Amino acid sequence: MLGSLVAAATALETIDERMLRCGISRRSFLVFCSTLMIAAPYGLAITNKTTPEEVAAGLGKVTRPSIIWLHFQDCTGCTESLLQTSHPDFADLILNVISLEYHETLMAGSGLQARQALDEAVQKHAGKFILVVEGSIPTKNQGIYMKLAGRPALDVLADIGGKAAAIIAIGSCASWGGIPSADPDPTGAVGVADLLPSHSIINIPGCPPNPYTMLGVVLQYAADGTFPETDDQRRPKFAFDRDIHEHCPRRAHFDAGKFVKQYGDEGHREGWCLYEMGCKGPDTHAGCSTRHFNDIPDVWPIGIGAPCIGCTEKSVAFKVPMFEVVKLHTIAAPPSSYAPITTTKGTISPLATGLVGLGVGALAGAGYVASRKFSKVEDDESAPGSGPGPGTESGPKA
Ligand code: FSX
Ligand code: SF4
Ligand code: F3S
Repeated sequence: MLGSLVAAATALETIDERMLRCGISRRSFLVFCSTLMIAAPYGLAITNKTTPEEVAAGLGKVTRPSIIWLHFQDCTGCTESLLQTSHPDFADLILNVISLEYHETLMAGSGLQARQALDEAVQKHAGKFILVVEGSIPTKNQGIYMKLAGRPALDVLADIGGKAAAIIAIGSCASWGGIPSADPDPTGAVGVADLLPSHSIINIPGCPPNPYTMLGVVLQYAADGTFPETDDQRRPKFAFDRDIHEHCPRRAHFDAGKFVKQYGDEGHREGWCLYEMGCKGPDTHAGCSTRHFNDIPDVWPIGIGAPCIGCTEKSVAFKVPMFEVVKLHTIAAPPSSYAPITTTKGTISPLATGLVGLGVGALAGAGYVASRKFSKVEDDESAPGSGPGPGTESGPKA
């Protein structure tokens, strides 16, 4: 009995079978599919399906894709962005949709046990699994800066990458080196495609990347064995075809010339454009402005008041200084004649002060005389300007 249960649990299942066996409601799966459609956008850009029900019906029949996930030089942010959803049930659902055969951060085993698990997973799914690589690969000094079970990452990638059906380089580190490759690049960090250029590789850059982009790519591959169309940097076009500046919620402020000049200033508090704070949005292709992180509205850099650092662009993030203002290639720069957020107060010359004083004095004098005239009671003390006049013996000193 136990044997058959284990066999059922380990056999390749369709997503529908898995949902049923694990008691996941149809409603949760439909919510997942609709999120995927909006975020990925699975069902719109990469298939002809137009409703969550249609996407769910199609995906349900797909065999859960087997994934082996390797970590090299990374911060684990890619994994965190996939599994740190605001609803724990969602992370659980994701782990039921895909079949994560090996993942060092999530597995309980370590040491020899982990190594055996990796060998078994590679052997069992050889030629069929998707290899997800997170982190860059050190190449200097024969790659001694990162080893897995005593083997340099270089060797591990060549070995396991060669047995994978396809490779997804997740995050900017695995795509082209990312943070570890920033100057002075002590380890000679490179991305997967630099080492295995002829393999079937798709890059999903971002530091961290958008998890739904990865799920969309994985599920399309599981459904029909194809990857979505990519650009010249192997990025799926459906997620990287526009620059952030084109669909940024602060764009109206850019066009109106309303810029944050300093963190915490009036413009920053009002949500104005971050261009002058070094925002790389005009030079960065990504969908963050419409596909937020952790399933929480506005959770993305510009949404929380930080400039985009261009983390999905090889030539921008960790290469161009954070506060350097980027050149505008495709759009006109805002006119410099717009008024600044705050205007410094000017000083008034003593001559002008004297002239204004004369005018004010004349008006005050006329008011005093008029008020005395309008009072019906002789010597009415309550009348404005009544009582001893300025400069009289008991009155205020003039
Ligand atoms: Fe970190 Fe991943 Fe950045 Fe790199 O994401 S979020 S350093 S892209 O490899 O873990
Ligand atoms: Fe948005 Fe940055 Fe463009 Fe301003 S410069 S509109 S903050 S992307
Ligand atoms: Fe990265 Fe810029 Fe998006 S820093 S997460 S591409 S807003």
